[in-house]
Amino acid sequence: MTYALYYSPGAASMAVHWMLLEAGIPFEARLINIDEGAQHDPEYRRLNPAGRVPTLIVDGVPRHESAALLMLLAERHPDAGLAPAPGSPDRAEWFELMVFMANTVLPAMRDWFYADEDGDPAGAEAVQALAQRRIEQSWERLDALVADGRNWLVGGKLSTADFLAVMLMRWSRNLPCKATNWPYLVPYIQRLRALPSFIELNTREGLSNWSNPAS
Ligand SMILES: N[C@@H](CCC(=O)N[C@@H](CS)C(=O)NCC(=O)O)C(=O)O
Repeated sequence: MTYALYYSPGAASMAVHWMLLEAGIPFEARLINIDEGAQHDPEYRRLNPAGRVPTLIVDGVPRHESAALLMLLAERHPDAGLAPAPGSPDRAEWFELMVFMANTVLPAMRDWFYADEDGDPAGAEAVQALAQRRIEQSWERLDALVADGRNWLVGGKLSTADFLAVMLMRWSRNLPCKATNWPYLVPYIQRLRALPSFIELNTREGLSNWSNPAS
């Protein structure tokens, strides 16, 4: 099994990058800096016609969509134990959470950050207002989930749902609806940020603006 990840620091590629590191899966990292417009490069567009990251080359074939890539990797690397096993009692909740984040939180984030590019700039403010409400409702839901004191979102252990959730929570760090405004999400985020794989991820992506305070 061979993998090459096209990523941009802090972008939707981050969850996939994190999973590859956590699971110890060998891969090649290829930088596509979206701040420099590298996603519009015709060579990259051949791999990803939408001009977005991530793209994961899986055995020579370009694959897209962060949530799908996480689920695919979990299926291809069951020994990594990063998803409840098929047929196990926690599998349904894992599907629910993965689809909730892909269906609801990711599009709301896209609307917030790209309101004036993806749509009419004149309507951007209204789009962002709705996105903000959806993001707030999402943090409300996840906060309620971890309010029972669980360490991880699902299955009593680290899973792809945590990679996706924490990536999304990180994106909210400068928004009016930052995830750290929700009380039960704070210890959850801190726990995830303390993982050696998250620290390694930040080092590799050159990110230093959302880590745990030094103890
Ligand atoms: N639903 C996609 C979203 C991908 C996406 O919107 N990526 C952003 C970065 S977070 C991107 O590539 N933006 C560059 C652009 O749209 O020009 C996924 O989860 O993979």
